[in-house]
Amino acid sequence: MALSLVTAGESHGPALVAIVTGLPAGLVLDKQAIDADLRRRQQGYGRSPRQQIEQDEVEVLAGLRHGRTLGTPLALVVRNRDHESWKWGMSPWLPQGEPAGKGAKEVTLPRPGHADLAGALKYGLSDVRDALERASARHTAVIVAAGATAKALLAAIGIEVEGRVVSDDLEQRVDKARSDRDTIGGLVEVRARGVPPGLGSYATKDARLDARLAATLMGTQAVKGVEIGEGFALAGKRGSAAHDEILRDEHGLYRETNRAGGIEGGVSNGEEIVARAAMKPLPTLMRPLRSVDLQTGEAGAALVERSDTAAVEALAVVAEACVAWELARAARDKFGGDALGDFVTAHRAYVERIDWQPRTH
Ligand code: EPS
Repeated sequence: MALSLVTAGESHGPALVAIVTGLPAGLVLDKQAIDADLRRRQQGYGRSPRQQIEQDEVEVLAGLRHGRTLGTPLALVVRNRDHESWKWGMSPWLPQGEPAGKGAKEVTLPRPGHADLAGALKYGLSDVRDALERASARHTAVIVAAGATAKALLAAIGIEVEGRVVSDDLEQRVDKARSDRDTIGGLVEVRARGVPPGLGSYATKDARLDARLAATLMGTQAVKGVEIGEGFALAGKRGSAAHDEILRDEHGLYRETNRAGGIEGGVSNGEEIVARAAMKPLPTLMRPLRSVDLQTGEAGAALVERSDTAAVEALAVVAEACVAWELARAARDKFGGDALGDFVTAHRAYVERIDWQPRTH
């Protein structure tokens, strides 16, 4: 069964929700491991005070019994503690009583760089909050929870995924930006080890592993660029210096370089998968940019509200979850199986047929 994910939830609504289908039965999930990833995502230099309010942890409502998946839809929930302050403003039902707390006043000054203006126009909204709540990167909490289940599945076939920040001097840049009441972005990288050749396919555009990775990373809030392997730098190289020669020793085929980032023709080639994402500076500025009030048509300053100065370290964790999710999806497509054992056996038979084992070099 194909792996699928659907999420719901607003930044200051009651909770974020994910429904995962297609995990095989018998996969052991560890609440502590999922919560550890949720905590990693909340940490990082430059986050907003919101992260002191939230203590993200996963709740499972369905699909799991005694820590093992049942092969049925898995329902994950991450509650928003901050909802307490937004009870009236973000009430799912028509609120009773006088407006109180946060979110009671309409937002009419869209922030350049956020989904505010496009969302308000597209959906015909008078309160920009109706757009920004779902567009918020708060959503990434439940993506990380779903990604943690994908990492558990990948571990069963020896695949490890790890995200990290690539940008240097992040703390200094954050301090400087914060004192200027500005924001910053940065670069993150995800590496996946133990991925066998043959995940993804050149048969159709949307089956290409690089296309799937690009879509999931680009689909993450604030990401404006994605590259696989040497990506953009390859455009300036000659072919002889851009590709990874195929060599052979007593352990089998191998490459001395990995400029392709482990993917050729949209298919994993057995080398480490390397994907990078570029994050733009966050659009909520304490010294706001110019905007226009959508109700009065008057010029004004964009919405200012509590926000992060930087969320690059959080993106490294989110990108790791996204890459893990897409690799797990491609592995499910290739190895199938209703029971975890079927999936693992199919993987083993395949790597034996192609005589492949992961290398460290
Ligand atoms: C976000 C704005 C901020 C961030 C939020 C993403 O939210 P708030 O206005 O409540 O402080 O903190 O990220 C999270 C809450 C999170 O958990 O990552 C935005 O506009 O995208």
